[in-house]
Amino acid sequence: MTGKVPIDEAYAHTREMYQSLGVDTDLAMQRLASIQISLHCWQGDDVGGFEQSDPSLSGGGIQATGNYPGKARTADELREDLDKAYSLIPGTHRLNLHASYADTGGMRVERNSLEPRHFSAWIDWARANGHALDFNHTFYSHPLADDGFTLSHRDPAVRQFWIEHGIACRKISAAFGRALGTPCITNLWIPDGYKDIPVDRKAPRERLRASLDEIFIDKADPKYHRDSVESKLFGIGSESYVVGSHEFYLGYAIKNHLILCLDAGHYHPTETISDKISSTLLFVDELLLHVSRGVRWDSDHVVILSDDLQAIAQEILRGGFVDRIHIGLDFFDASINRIAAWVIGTRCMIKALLMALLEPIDRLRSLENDGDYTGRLALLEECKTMPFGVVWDYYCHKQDVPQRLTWMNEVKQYESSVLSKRQ
Ligand code: RNT
Ligand code: ZN
Repeated sequence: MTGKVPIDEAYAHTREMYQSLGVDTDLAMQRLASIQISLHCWQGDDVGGFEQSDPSLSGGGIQATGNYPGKARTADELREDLDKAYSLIPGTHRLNLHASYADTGGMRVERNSLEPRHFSAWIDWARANGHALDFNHTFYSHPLADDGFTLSHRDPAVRQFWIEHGIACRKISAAFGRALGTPCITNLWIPDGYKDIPVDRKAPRERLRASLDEIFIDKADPKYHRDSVESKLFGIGSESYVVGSHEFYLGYAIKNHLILCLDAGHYHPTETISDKISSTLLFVDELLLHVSRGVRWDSDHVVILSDDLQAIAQEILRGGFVDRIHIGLDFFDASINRIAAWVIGTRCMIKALLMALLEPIDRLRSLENDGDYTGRLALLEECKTMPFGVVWDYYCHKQDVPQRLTWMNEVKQYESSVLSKRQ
């Protein structure tokens, strides 16, 4: 029900309204159901992972703030929380794992010795629940990353350790892809950089390039495994210089035929990744998006239905890029219910995609091609007051997930029956 009007009736009326604009709402929902979002495991435990290493080594400028009760303490708890989150999100989606989430039954395995078997519980869970897996190397929260450098470290022994980690992760990724029958995207991000002004900006970048060349030396089978690289403008502790800058990885990805990862929180505050999509896709085959929300110095607030998010979704759809863009989420907030954070962020991403799918794009395009910019602006603004919410509710109803805010009842229930018992 939407108020007193049954949902089917409200939808039928709304469908006609969209038809008059030349938009097929049924087709939009059908297309939406085929787009998978990769949920990031690290929202569930504040990017902690399960290595039980020294918690002071959070490192890499990755810092979750807040201490909302009930965070997942084990891989089993994290999977349980993820199951809850997925049950409140329409569609079938992927899981994005980090290497530090290996499920080794308490055994300490060094990062350069990780193997697919250390993730077998994740593979079993993914298979049983129909989630494809994506993966990330973990180049932070580790004694050998404690001084802020990894793959570009001036000590060859430290670089070697991280190169071995890079190679190990690519094998795990290929094993995920083979086990689940869908390519695993493995993303590489390193924290390397200087707090204060360096005098040599060149040498660390040369070392990073050489390390990456070693990690990526074996050409992987793209049916099972694909590599992406992620840049950053600055981080906490690397305010003055980041080795893996945007230009560095844009160049590296083009030259080496890798996927380029664009993180929405990794650019200047007024710079948006939406405008980078159509440019970069002229020169790289595929993109990975880390959909996030930057707020001042933090790059990882929970995704909301902002103009920026809508612009990202519009670019994916308007450009016809659905098959070339992998949508991942990247945020972590420890000050609110962590499952709600996943659900809010993911539902917002899906809402933004639905909104973009409901655009009268052919009409907008012909107005633009006719030079009728007045008509283009008028129609764009008209779209904003179309009854999008009815289509969204109907989509949730058809996908058998709670409509509107009723999903929060389930989160509250789960909080009192499960989360509150974790001390
Ligand atoms: C860090 C990067 C990176 C991380 C994850 C946890 O600034 O955005 O993607 O958020 O590896
Ligand atoms: Zn990111």
